[in-house]
Amino acid sequence: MAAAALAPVVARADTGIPALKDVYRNTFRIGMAVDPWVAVAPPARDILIKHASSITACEVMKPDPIGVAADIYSFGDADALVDFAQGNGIAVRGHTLCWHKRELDWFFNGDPSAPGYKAKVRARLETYIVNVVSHFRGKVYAWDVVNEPAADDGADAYRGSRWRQVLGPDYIDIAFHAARSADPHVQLFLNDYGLEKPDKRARFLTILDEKLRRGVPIDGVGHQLHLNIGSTTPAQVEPALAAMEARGLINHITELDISVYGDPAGCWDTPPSGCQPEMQPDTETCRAALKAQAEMYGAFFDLFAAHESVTSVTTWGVADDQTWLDVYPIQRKNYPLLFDALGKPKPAFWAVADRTHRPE
Ligand code: 9MR
Repeated sequence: MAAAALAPVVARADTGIPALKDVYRNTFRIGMAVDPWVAVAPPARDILIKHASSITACEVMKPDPIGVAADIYSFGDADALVDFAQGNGIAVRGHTLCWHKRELDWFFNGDPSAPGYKAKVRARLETYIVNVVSHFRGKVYAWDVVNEPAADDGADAYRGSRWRQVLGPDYIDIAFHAARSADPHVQLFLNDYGLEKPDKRARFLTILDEKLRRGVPIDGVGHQLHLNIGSTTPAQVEPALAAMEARGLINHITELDISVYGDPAGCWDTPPSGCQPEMQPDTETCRAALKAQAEMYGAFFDLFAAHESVTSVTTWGVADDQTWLDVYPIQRKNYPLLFDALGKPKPAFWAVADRTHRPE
C-alpha cells in the first residue's frame, strides 16, 4: 500500500477509448511526429502505442543532427526511435534528407569559384543520401526526400536555397535519384507547406511537373498543413490533393496541427503586437477555440478519408505538452493536437475518432 501511495503519478492513455489506428485501419496510417526522448515517456509513449501506425522524427532524422561531418554519421537517436517504433509495431516515415534549414556547412565547404566545386557539393549530397537511406532500408516506408522546395513569392518557382544556388534546380533530381538507388522500394516524397494557396501550389506544380517529365522518381507529395483555427478550409485543400491525384501520385498529410490562435499573419510580421494574447486553459475563450479546432479536425479528416490517394495522416506532435507552436511564431502556450497536455483525448480527438461525439 505504502509503495503504491508513493508511486509517481503518471498520465496514461485512456483504455476505454477507440484507437485511432483501428478506426482508420482501412483508410490511412495514423502518424505522429515525435523524438525518441519524448516517445519513451508518458503521455506520448502510451498514446503512440495505442493510437499510432506511423511515427515521424521531429528532429533526429534531419541532416543536422545525422550528418556530423562529411564521413561521420550520428544515427544513435534516430535508431532509438526506429527501435521504439518497431518494438511497438509502428511504421516509420523518414523526415528529411534535403532542406534549406538544418543543412550543414560541410556540404558547401570549398571555394565556389574553383573548378570542380559544384561536382564536389553534388557528390556530398549524393553520398549523404545514399548512406542515410541505406542505413534505414527496410525500416522506413517513406522519405521526405526534399523538404519545402517551392518559393513563397517571386518569379522563380524554386526556393532560393543554397542547394538551388550551387546545383541549380537539378538538386532535386540528384536527391531523388540517390534515394532511389539506395532503396528501390521506399516511397519518395516532395514535401511542402501552403499547397492550399493557389499561387504557392502553382510554383510547386511547376517544379513537380518539370521533375516528372524528366523521370525523377517521385512517388508522392507531402502536405504539411500547419493550420490555424478559422483559416484554411477543406475546400481549399481539396484541389491540392486532386492536383497530385491527376499526376498519379500518392498524398500524405505530413505535419498536421491546428493552432488555437487565429493569427499568425500579423504575428510573424510584427510580434507580439499582431498576436492574440496567450489563452488560459479552462476559460470560455479556450473552450470555444477547442470546439472550433475540433470542428476543423473533423472536417479535414472527412476530406482525407474521401481521397483514396491519402494513405498517411501525421500530426506534428503527440500531445499538447510538447509542440513547436509553444515557441513559434512567439512564445505562447498553444493546444494544437488531438490530446491535451496530460494525454487525455480532446474534443478534436472525438471529432476524428467518433463522429457521434462531434461538437454541436
Ligand atoms: O518542429 C520542428 C522544430 O522543433 C525544429 O526546431 C524545426 C527546425 O528543425 O523543425 C520543426 O519541424 C518543421 C519540419 O521539419 C518541416 N516543416 C515545418 C516544421 C515546423 O517548423
